[in-house]
Amino acid sequence: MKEYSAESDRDLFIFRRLSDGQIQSFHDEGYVCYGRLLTDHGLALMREEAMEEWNEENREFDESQTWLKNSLLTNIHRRSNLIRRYYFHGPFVDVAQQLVGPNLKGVTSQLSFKLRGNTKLAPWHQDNGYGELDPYTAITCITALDATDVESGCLWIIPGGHRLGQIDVSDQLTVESKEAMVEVSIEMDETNAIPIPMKAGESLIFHGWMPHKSLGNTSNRDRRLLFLRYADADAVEVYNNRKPRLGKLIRGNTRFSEVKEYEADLD
Ligand SMILES: O=C(O)CCC(=O)C(=O)O
Repeated sequence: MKEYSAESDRDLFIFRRLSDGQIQSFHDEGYVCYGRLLTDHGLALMREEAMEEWNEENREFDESQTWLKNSLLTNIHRRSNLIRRYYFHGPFVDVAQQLVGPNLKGVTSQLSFKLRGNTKLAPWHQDNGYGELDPYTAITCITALDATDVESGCLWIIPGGHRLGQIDVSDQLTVESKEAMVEVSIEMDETNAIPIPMKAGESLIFHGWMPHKSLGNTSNRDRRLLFLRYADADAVEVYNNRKPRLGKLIRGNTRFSEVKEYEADLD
C-alpha cells in the first residue's frame, strides 16, 4: 500500500478554512455543505483504497440485517493509509479546530457504503446518540466518494435540528448494544427535512446533535460515503460511566493519559 506524507498532501487535498459566515451558519443551522476537499487525484486514490478494503470483506447485502451491518466498515483509518492521512492531517482538521476547539481527537472513521441493491434505510438518529459524548461539540464530517441523490440514498437532515439537543435514546443504547451494532431510531417531525445531494469529492459537516437519515439505494449507482468524527480531546462517554472516549489525539492536549497514548504509533 502507498505511503503518504506532508509532501503528497497538496496533490490530494484542498485545504481551506471556514469563513465567519460559514461558522455562523453552522451554529444557526447545524450544518455546512463544504464543497470539494479532495482533488481529482485524491478522490480516485481514495476510492481505490476504500474499495480494496471493502472488497476484502466480501460482503453481500443481507436484507435480514440492519443498515449498520450492511453499510459500515469501521476504523477504516487503520486499513487505508490515505484515509488515515486525510483523517489526521487533512482539511477537516483545521475546520474541526474552528468548530470544536484547540484540543481535538478523532472519534470515528468509517465507510458507509450503500452499493446498488442495498435498499436498507438508516432511520433518524443523532451521531451523538450512538454514544453520548460530553462536551457536546463533536462534529461529523462526510466525504462523498460518489455523486449521491435521493434515489441513491443521500443523507437527509433537518436544518436547525441540532437545537433539539441530546435526544434521550438510553432505552435503546448500552455499551453492549453499541458493540453489537444495534440500530437506534428516533421519531422526527419531517416537515422541514431536506435531502443533501452531493457530487463526488464534496463534503458535508454537521453537529453531533443533527438528526439525519437516509433512504435505501434504489438507483443503479453505488453510493459510497466516508464518515469521520472529531471531538474535544477530553470528551467522555456519558453512557460508559464517563470514561474518556479513546481516539487519536490530533491537535492540542488532553488531561487523559490513555488518550495521549491511544494510537500514538499511528501517524
Ligand atoms: O450511510 C448512511 O446512509 C447513514 C450513515 C449514518 O447516518 C451514520 O453513519 O451516522
